[in-house]
Amino acid sequence: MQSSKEIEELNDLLRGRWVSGLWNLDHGERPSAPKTRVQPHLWKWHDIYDSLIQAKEKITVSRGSVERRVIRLVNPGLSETQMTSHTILLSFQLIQPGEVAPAHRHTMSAFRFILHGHGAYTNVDGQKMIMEDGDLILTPQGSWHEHAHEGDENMIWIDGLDVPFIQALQVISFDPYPQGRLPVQERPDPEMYYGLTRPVGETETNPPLLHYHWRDTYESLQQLARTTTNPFDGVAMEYVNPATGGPTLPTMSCQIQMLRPDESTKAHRHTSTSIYHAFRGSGTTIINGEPFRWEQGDTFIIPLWSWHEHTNRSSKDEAILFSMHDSPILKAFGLYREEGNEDSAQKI
Ligand code: 1HN
Repeated sequence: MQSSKEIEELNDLLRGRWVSGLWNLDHGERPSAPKTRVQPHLWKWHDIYDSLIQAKEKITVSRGSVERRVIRLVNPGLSETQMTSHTILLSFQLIQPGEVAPAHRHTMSAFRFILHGHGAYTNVDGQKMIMEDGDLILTPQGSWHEHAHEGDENMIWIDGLDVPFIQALQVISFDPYPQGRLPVQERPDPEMYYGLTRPVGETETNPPLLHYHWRDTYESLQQLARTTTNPFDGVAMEYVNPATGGPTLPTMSCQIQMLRPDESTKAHRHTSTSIYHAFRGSGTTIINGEPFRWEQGDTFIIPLWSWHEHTNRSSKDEAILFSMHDSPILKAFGLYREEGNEDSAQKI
């Protein structure tokens, strides 16, 4: 066994050569199970809403200055990076009647889940999509996007982006739209390219399907609720990219799930991280033994490899959770793992 003085001398020598011995590895860097700095946390709707309203009084959206009135969710375990998880940044955005959030594009992918208001639209590469509560709208990486509000009440939505993941790959790039407004292109509704028929000469990947209407999503949820339910997620569906049959975006999967009155799911855990938004109803989610009580509008995060189970606290109303997951990244590299406890469902 060498003396620590000898090892220190060797370390000093190696440091000067820009190399390092593996004997310096801290055992904490070799955990026997996945370990994350992301902490379970719940953000109350009142805090988010009040923050947006206060920001509305003080922050003006204008080109070249503050281009988006956005409040981000900061995970208590990630206060230096100000991110929501190590892969996803989740924020809430408010736009007032008459405002335009100017067009730009970036290497991050984004989705928006609409919460409140009428009359705003987002334009993605010329596709004008009018936002309605419960709609999901995608902004794939590199697409030009602008938001504008032609209605008469505040409009609020969730923005989910893969910012920390794209940052880790060090490929963030961002361009403002050169000048003026992003033109709207008059085109047939992309939905007609994704059904059982499509115009001759067209391909299924052009134009991309970016808008998932709540009326369709809710109808599918209700149909699924009549037939089957997943033991761990209840009545749960993933938003699919019809061009690939795969997840919503290459880095993020969006899901919608219904917990029927009094329904409880069984506990499971996986190597992906999940963020949930309570779109309707109220319930309790137990994360690694700790109960998190949520009401409509609240958002909570389940860190990777944490046991979790959900319960609808109402015996008469359904609860609906919108959720986003980094599972496509884990799956792409063979790192997705899941464990379930079939016996765990317990009434709380
Ligand atoms: C962004 O471009 C939008 O386009 C919203 O509305 C939130 C958070 C971080 C980085 C870019 C938007 C964002 C964002």
